Amino acid sequence: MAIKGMIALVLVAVFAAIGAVVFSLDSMAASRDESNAPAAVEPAAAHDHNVALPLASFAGTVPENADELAKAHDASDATLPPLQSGDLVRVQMTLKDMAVQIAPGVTYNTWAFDGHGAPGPVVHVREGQTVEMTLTNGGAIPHSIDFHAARIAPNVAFKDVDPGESFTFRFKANDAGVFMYHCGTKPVLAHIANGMYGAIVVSPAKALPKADREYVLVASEWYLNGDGIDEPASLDMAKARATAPDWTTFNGYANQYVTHPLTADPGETVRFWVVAAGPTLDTNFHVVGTIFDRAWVNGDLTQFQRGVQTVAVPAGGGAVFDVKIDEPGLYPFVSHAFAHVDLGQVGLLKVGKVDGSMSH
Ligand SMILES: [Cu+2]
Repeated sequence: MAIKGMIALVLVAVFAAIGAVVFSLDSMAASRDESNAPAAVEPAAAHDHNVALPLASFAGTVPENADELAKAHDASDATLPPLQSGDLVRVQMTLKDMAVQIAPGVTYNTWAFDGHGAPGPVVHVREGQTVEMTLTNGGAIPHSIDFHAARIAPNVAFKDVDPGESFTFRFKANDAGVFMYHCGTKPVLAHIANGMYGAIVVSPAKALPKADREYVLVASEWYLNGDGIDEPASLDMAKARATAPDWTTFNGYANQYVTHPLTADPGETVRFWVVAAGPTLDTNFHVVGTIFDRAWVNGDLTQFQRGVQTVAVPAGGGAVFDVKIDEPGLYPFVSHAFAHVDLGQVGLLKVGKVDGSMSH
């Protein structure tokens, strides 16, 4: 017990020395006083929870030619895909283990739902259509797919699919909105953190007000066990548990719409369908230089709010936003939790013919 206590004191001294004090000696003393348990046991247990911190960060670590690589990056097309006709919409995804770029020159070993990286493809259906989902597991371990748009027994439909196997299930998309889908195989934190997520848009049977452009943004964060520059990084589970991301992204790649802005013409209404995939972080969606004309908070398409500046999209949730911008310019869209802008969750909406770029 004495040795454990000494180790704990040394660790506290180390934390203090590097400026990462988890708790002070005073608060330790206070917690001892408040504890009814034998003093030597409880504080040691509390220390054990903290000895894994601090964690190495690779935030913002990119190769020297990052600007060049960012320009050369083929930005993920954020355009909402068209609807399909008919009562039944077949969706086929073949999961693949693959390394993809998540920031300029930074590669990560993902588990990719459809074999081209994260997020998976946007599924777009109309309210009342039936989705027939076939998941083929081309990876090394079991995976599954959980649609938040479905009302269905999850133990049946969202079951694990073994490597080399396929599984098909159907659900009727009776609830309009924008929903997350993700792998629900344990540990879910690891499967989502490795890129197993995407968005399904269920357009309402009764049309929303007209929009001229519609974009889908899936927000997520990445936890790296290395910088990903010379060799692909993999998941650092301790960082995922501590919510200490290295990168945060819209559509899987840091700052991609800063270099390759989304576009609109002056006076057009632009609609953003936003999902916060997490695995853990919310996204505080905001467009700099304007105010939401309509915000369907929490993806509830039966009512919208007007004149709203920022809306929290919870991890595992979605929301829809309309902006009508008359004045040409570069309008950043961000998670206004600015630590996440710093890590890459920012893009630009370029309205009209504007030269140059900006970061926010
Ligand atoms: Cu999975």
